[in-house]
Parts: sequence; structure tokens; C-alpha cells
Amino acid sequence: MMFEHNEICKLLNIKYPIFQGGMAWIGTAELAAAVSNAGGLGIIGAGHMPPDILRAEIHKAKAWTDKPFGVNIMLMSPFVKEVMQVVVEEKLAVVTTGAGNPAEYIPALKEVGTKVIPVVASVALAKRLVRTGVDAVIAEGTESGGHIGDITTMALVPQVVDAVDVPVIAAGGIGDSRGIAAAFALGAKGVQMGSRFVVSDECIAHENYKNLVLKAKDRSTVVTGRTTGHPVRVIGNKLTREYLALESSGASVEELEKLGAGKLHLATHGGDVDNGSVMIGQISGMFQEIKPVQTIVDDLVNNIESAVAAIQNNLK
Ligand code: TUI
Repeated sequence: MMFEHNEICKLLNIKYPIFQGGMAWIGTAELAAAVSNAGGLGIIGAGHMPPDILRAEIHKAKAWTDKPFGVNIMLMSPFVKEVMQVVVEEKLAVVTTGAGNPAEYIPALKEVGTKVIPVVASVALAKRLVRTGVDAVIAEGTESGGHIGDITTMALVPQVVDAVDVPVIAAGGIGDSRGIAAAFALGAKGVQMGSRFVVSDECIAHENYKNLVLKAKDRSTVVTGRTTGHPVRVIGNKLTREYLALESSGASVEELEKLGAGKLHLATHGGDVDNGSVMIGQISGMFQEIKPVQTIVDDLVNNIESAVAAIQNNLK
């Protein structure tokens, strides 16, 4: 049996230390329940969801899996206070946070026994949050899709591992068992993957979105919003060409945010992948087919030992 003594598996009572990234609009109860049922940790992405919609998603996930699952709270959401209240009331097993500093919400979550695992993109934030009592941290590199920091996973993970005394989960650029083995080599105790689960049967993203992800190559993504302080990795398309042109012409933050508003939903649900925002990580160039979540997770787990054996062969 693998992962019997893994700290993340013990902390969360899960079979495999594989988290599904909490993606806005497409990290739904369907996807989260499928990942949890396969032995990983499914995560509902609250994104900009109003509290009543999030509560309904949590209830669906509770109906569809008897395994632990989590919610990701996006800290830039206008509903952040209300959705935090919902996850406290629903006594979730675990909450992850992204795109900000969750320090003020940690006491209320810990009070009801919810494990708190923030996403960090720097050593400084990791250290600060560990002092507030978080249970683990997700160190997310700039290879990730969506809102990103600027340090690579390769450089960030070992520095966070050395700086904190809680388990570290690696995220950003991990797409297969080789990536998982690499993350463990850097000192991580678990991994989080978003892009791989976008191209799954259970992900509700529009087929145009999934097909564009399958067509992606290593250099297909670009980063918009570096000048606004909210850098976001997406597939380069008509929208990003307009956005980046406006950005380099010195457009105001307001003007740029107006162009970006509603564009993720336009792509994930409207299927307009020319004018919409197709958030995905750099590893998406690796994915050739849409698979059931169970197959994705089984393949990831079943191939770790051969990835490690390949490393050992190179040491002989
Ligand atoms: O949160 C993410 N990725 C996201 S959130 C998102 S929702 C969205 N929707 C429409 C437009 C824009 C965004 C899409 N993708 N990942 C976790 C993450 N957190 N990555 C980086 C960070 C981060 C960065 C800076 C966390 C904290 C931080 O500093 C906070 C501070 O106060 O020091």
C-alpha cells in the first residue's frame, strides 16, 4: 500500500496526497466529488460565487461522495466574508485559499475543526501564515494557470520546505507521475493539479475550452495583468492580444479590468475561446486526451514507482 504514512493523507484522511486545484467556474461539485471518490482531494472552487450558490455546491458534493473534500476560497472575491461564513457553517474538512492573505479568517475556521491550507507563492507569506496556525501550505509556482506568483515551482517548493515546519504541497507544472516524483524530491508531501483535471470527463468546461487545452503546446500560454498587480496565465488568443496591446500602451487598471470582466465564464460556459479567458497551466502542452477522473488518478498513482525507479537507474 502506498502513502500509508504520508503526512497529508493522515492529516486529511485521504488515500492519495493528490489535490485537485480549486478552479473558478469549473471546479464544481461534479469534479470535486469525482476526485475525492478516486482517492484524491476534490476541491470546489468558490471563485466569485455568491454564498447561496456555494452552499448548494457543497450539498451536492456531500451527496455524491462520502470522502473528504474541500473548498477553495478566492480572496479577491467580493463575497469572501459571506462564503467564509458558509464554509464555517458547513464544517468542511478542509479549506484552501488563493490570491491573497487569509490570516483574518483562520481562527474561525480552526474553531470548527476545518483544516486550513493556503496557497502561497512566496517564502515570506508561507512563514507568516504558518505562525497563524495553518495545517499545511500549497507552494504554487508560476507555471500554474490563472492567478499566479512569479517564482517557478522548482525554485519555490524547496525554499518553502526549508522555511516552514508544516507539510508542503507542490503545485504548478505538475501533470503526470514524473512531476509528482519531482515534487517529492523537492521535499513536498503532496501535490495539487488543476490543468490535468480540466481535460477530464467530469469537468463541466465547454468542449471548446477542453479542445483548446488539448491543442496547447509548451509555449501556448501568456501572462496578462502584470501591470495591474494581478498576473493571470491563460492561453494566448484574440482577447490576450487585445489585452496585452492595451497593457503595453499604458492603459489604466480600470480599463484593463473592464476588458477582463466576465471573460472566464465566457470561455468555460459560453465556449467562446477567442474572446474569453482560457486559464490553464504551462503543463497543458502534455495532455493529449480527455479521460475519466478515476483513470487520471489511477495512472498518476500507478506510475509513481516507475518514475522513481527511472531516477534510481540514472544514479547507478
Ligand atoms: O488563486 C489562484 N489562482 C486563481 S484565482 C482565479 S479567479 C479569477 N477570476 C477571474 C480573474 C482573475 C482571477 C484564477 N486563478 N491561485 C492561488 C494563488 N495564490 N496563486 C498565487 C497566489 C498568491 C499570490 C500572492 C497568494 C498570495 C499572494 O500574496 C498575498 C499577500 O497579501 O501577500
